[in-house]
Amino acid sequence: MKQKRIVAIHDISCFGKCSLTVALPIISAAGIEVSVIPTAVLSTHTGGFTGFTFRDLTDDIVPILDHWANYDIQFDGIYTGYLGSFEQIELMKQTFDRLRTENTIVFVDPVMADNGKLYPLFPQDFPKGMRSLCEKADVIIPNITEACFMLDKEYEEGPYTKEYIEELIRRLSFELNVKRVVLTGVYFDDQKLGAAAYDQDQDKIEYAMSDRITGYYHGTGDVFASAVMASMLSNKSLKDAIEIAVDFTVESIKRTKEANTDVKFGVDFETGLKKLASQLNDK
Ligand code: PXL
Repeated sequence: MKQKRIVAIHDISCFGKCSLTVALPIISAAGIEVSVIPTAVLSTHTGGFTGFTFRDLTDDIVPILDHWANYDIQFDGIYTGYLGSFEQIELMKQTFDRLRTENTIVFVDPVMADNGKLYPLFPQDFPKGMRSLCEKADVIIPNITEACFMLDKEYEEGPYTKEYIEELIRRLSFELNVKRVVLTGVYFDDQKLGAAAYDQDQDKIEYAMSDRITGYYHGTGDVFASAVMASMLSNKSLKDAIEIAVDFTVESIKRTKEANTDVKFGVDFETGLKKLASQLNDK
């Protein structure tokens, strides 16, 4: 079988596992080739560290695409995550137009907020820009805060009702015109936490729930999104993809909690890669 290839477009946070340092190993574990376009280099991610360096690589994006255009390079998937500016959002739209073929799946994780708040460095109107990028995607993976912000809806804390989640996910799919939406951070009680997935063609919502672990662990959104992407490109159904990704993420959090690691440092997903590889390479 022909090996699949994707391009992951995120920052490199040199310390504190997230974005490219998470996407590369997880998607590679599925036997998928991962090319990258780094959007910035930071000494650490921005969640809880202070004094980090930030080298913007916006000016390198078009030259990278121009160089690639000299070769016959095709991608089965394009995966964007943390983007640092409106300019980068506009460049991603051009990137999709230049790299996508009719068989390419475009994944957008609109990384910008959590727990009702935008991450540091993002302006208040950033969700508008992210929404316009999501409108060009085949699959989007927001958390509930990002979903509300993109719909200009006030963020509410959970526990949520099924009606609330289903209205949110359907609104995202129809108003942003995206066929498949995976919503993270879904919980109906204090025991379980997980994700919901909506497929517009089938008008069906699926859930994958697991144990809710207290504490805020950094980079878990990227771990989850990378595992969903790896699973979908390994021909798993949307339901199987969210189940595999929820289990992979929760097991990573549990190991990290047991080890008492600083929550800023990222989760121990590496120990779970062998199991993930065996789940995704059973073609
Ligand atoms: O995990 C998302 C992420 C990625 N990259 C950078 C971040 C964050 C979240 O805070 O700061 C630089």
